Amino acid sequence: MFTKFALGLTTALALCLPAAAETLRLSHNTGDTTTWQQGADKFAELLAAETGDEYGVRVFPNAQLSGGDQMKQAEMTGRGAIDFVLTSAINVTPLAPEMAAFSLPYLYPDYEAVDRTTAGKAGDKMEEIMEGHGIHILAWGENGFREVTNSKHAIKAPADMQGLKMRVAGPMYIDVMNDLGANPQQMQWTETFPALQQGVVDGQENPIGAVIIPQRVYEVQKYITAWHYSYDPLFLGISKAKWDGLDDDTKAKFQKAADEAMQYQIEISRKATAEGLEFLKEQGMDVYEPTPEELAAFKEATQPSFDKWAGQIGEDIVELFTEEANAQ
Ligand code: X2X
Repeated sequence: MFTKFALGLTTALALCLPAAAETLRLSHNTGDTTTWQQGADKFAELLAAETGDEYGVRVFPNAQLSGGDQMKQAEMTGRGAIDFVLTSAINVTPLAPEMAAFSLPYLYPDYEAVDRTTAGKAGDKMEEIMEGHGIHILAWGENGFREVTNSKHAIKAPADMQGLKMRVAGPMYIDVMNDLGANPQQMQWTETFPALQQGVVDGQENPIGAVIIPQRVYEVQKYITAWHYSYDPLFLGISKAKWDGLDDDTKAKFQKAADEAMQYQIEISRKATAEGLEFLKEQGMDVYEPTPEELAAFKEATQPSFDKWAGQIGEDIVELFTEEANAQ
């Protein structure tokens, strides 16, 4: 009896030994081949190095920690059930509709405009809003400009979207697709590949370098149009409760690891995107790059969603974004 008790006690003590690294859980909602995963792995590697293995990060892809629900990860991080979330802005719009500001149709002319907002007052404002939902944003990464693919025909004008069954990730994209006359359906990303394969939906829209190529969307889609209709940033966030419990020295290490990891994640996503259309052609996709006039027609057709969502986001925030996006 005593021996048993003593043994139990020894085991319990061994489990509490101080040198044990703390393993934190990071959730993201794409597969393990994407630049999201590469950014998360880089963060894990850098954090371990910075903290001398005091902190480890275990990366969970495919929204496993939220039962496959990609929109739930942020909320779970906000209440401390998950330590880190790496997700894109559109995924948190049910929690914080203001985050849709990044993805308003045709807001950004180029990457420089994107970088001005994430590094500027617009980014600060979004960080403040997410803090209010229990998430401290450590750094911005990149999902990217979202391009449209489908299995039916080339898309060159809004009329080509008419009646296409489109899988979308979030609520704003439902409105945008409706503006274009498509037939949108909200669906988890993890369920999208089989849905495209089986023809449950005709098309989808996602960034080339971060998602379309690494998740092999070209295997189940014939046509892609690089219409750049909406930008989607990533952010690496930590539960505010966890963050507030760290000392300043540790916070600085977390910050450094996050900054470097997301910088790396942006670089590899942009590189893969720049080389992406050539690669997709080689895979047999029919690639279409619209003229400036054709892009203007998509922009005009999606203006109603822009206006509707600007109202929901708040005109002051939208102004912050448009000013920084268009500043030179
Ligand atoms: O679900 C998507 O389309 C994805 C992977 O891009 C997002 O998380 C928004």
